[in-house]
Amino acid sequence: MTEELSIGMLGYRFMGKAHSNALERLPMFFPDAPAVERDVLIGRDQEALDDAADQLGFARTSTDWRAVIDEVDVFYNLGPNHVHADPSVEALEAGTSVFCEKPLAHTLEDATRMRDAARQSSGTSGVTFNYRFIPAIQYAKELIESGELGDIRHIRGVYLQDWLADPSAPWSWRLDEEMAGSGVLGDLGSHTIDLIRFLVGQQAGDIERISGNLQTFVPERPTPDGSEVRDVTVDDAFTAQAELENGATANIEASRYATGHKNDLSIEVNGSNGSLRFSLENLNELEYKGANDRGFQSILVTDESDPYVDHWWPAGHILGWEHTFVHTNYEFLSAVAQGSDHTPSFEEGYRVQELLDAIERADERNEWVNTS
Ligand code: SOE
Repeated sequence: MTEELSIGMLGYRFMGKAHSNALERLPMFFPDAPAVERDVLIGRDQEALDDAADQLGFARTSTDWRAVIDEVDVFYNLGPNHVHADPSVEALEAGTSVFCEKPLAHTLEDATRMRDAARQSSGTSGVTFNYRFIPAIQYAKELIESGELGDIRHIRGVYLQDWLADPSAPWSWRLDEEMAGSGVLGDLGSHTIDLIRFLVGQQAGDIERISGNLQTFVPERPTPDGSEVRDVTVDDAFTAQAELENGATANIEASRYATGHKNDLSIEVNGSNGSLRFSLENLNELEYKGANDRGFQSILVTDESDPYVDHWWPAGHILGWEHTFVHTNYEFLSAVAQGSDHTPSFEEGYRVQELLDAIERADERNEWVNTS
């Protein structure tokens, strides 16, 4: 009987449900995944915590992360960005592995502490950049790294939502610089920047210099209970241009005001011999134009030979958003069980944080910033 990995999870709302659902699916669809025990759910409101522990399948609860982080094998940090550093650093110092939601932290200073703690720890670190683990994205990476697209010339990463387009949409921690660090830049831009590096890093190198333009459209919003109005102190939308080591250009954009777009992450890569396009709203498909194709063809990336698909259903029985969390949990927990590194680790999470910080500095200075 392999040793069960005990899990402590801080946070039990949206991401708590996404990751708990993933843990529930693993034994049935990934029988070679390490066995896990959902041991302790961590939060502040005991009544809400009790209800969530029942719903998400945790054995017990705690309102004090310090009391439990050395009692578990793996600590999931799904809290607001400003809560990422202290519990993760103390868990890693105790030898506990840490899986932390993106962005790594709300400041580059905190991200540095987390990176350094991971370097010193016997535990495994991971950042939940779940979109790397979509079969179509993995296939795109294979095509790029095989040289099929030729030399990489352009990459476009755009992540559009519209949940703030209504000015009466309530204030939340994501709109506060003290708690979030940045707005859509860190929330959605971190995914896009990570994917750009994941897809073309080997062929085009890293981002060498970058610009930034951050905008806030609605400066204050009502609190959820309507009792007061609070300032919005982060960006609602951003654009950035970048140059990669091989001279490729990148255009990066994200917004929470893109009316009509719900969760629309799209990536396009243009090479000297071919191009590919991906949209999260059609996450099973990859549009590809190879050297001998007249135009783009749509490939349904659901063959059993495609990454992860053989764990699920026959070809054509498409996957969804939640499967990306099952895949990333499978890879991370397998690394923990083997005592090996996971990618993306806190090292990659730190590099993304450096680029987020560079975009903010470029915006403040109204000039491009070197990032190498
Ligand atoms: C923001 O609305 C959000 O929930 C992000 O925080 C997630 O990382 C993204 O996957 C979906 O949108």
